[in-house]
Amino acid sequence: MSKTIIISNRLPVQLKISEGKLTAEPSVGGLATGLKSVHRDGDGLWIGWTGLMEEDTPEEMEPEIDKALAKLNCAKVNLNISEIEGYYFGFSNRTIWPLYHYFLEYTEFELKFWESYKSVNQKFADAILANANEEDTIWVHDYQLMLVPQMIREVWPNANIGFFLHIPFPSYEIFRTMPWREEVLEGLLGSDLIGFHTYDYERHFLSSVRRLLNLDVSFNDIYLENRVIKVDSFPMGIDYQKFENAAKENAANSEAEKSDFQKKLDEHKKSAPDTKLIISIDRLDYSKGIAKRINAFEYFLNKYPQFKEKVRLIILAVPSRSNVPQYQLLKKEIDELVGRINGELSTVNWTPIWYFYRSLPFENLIDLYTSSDIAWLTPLRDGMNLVAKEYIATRTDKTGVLILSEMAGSAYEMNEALLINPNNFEQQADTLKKAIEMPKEQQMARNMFLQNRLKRYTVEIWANEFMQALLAQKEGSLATFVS
Ligand code: ADQ
Repeated sequence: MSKTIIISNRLPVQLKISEGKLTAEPSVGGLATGLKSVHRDGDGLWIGWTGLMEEDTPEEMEPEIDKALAKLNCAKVNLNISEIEGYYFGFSNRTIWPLYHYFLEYTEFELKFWESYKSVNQKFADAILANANEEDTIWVHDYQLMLVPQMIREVWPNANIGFFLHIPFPSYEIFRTMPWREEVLEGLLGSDLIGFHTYDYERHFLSSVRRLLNLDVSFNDIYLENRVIKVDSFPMGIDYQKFENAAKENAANSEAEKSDFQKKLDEHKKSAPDTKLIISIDRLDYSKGIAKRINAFEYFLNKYPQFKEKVRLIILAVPSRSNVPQYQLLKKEIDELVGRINGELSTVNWTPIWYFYRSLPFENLIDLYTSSDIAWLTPLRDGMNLVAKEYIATRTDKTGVLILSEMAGSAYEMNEALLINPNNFEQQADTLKKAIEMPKEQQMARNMFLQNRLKRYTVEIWANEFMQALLAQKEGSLATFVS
């Protein structure tokens, strides 16, 4: 019987070894939830890295790890420190990530990173070849594994392979600067279906294929000698029900059931009932525009001083890729900016910015979403941005204002949000004022449209539509060449 094989850099399980004991827990991330229906018990397999370094994993524990993973329908790819340095922190996060997010000045073109990326991609491809067979349906995820489709195709010419990119695909003018641009495109073209979050990323990709490989491209089909590859957009949704239910449960909690975090937020609301709470939640990443957002907040308070002591900005930044120098510099910049602005503007009753540098448990994330008046998300580039969607799903009484960067993929589906250009401080100051003063009825009218759309196109539907398109593509492509 044919199976569905999912392959991504990280597995959807958290493995930990502590004092010689192994624990394995399914992770609760969006991708893991969304792919649940595809990665069903019994007929699916998920292949990826466990997050454990080979050097930290005692050899005698390998069989135990394999067994624990097998129970969750997962199989592992082992990586050592040097591979993680070259493939993950190197090529993936110092070359592709900045390049695809239009940060050319941060992009490093290092041959040794590229060599490591190739050999680790081969390791992932080998894991598929060892654990699957040619009749299976293979879905490869994201920018860390762009060479895998072609590596499989070379061994299994009839395999059914899909690829989805979770980050933007940049314009040809940016993409063409990469020394290994043709190899990356050829790697991706091992797929039958290539998916992006938005139509623009799809268009950029097709333009690069046409201009760099000189291939025959018609609408969103790429014609090879013996195959047709479909390129399409599949905007990723969220597990709407999960966020809505969590918000409802949260609202129904008695005082004793509330989290300490929620109690603190309630106390703050009681002590300053006219103060509006603005939240910003992201991984600490330069693409998310956090430093610019803080500068824009200062600009807003100077332009509209009547809002001093009447607003508070909560910045929640999840630590991320702290081995990469740009992320260390950004952390320092944000620490200093928050310190300076709070130092200059605070009063005995008011601290303008509350800054948390940590990952919060799901429950507290919901506390923040539901307690705030405004969510302010200003990525300079973002493949999609799920936080924007999660925020709207938790607003069960339909109040709340979303201010969202037009550079986020999610902006294409969220027209009723207040869309801004994150580089335009004047516009952002005016938009913050508008959000603070927006009548409840208008908030509710906007959120009703947003919620209806998000409810319809959930992450589960996203995954199923991709799979259906992949199966249809294989059949269609075969028919083209058989007839
Ligand atoms: P990310 O860049 O990680 O994802 P995003 O889509 O916003 O960005 O997802 C972040 C996730 O982390 C959300 O589910 C959010 O709830 C969670 N999160 C954020 N801050 C948190 C905190 N402090 N504590 C706990 N959880 C937190 C990449 C791309 C995106 C694309 C996704 C999915 O960069 O553009 O939307 O993949 O394809």
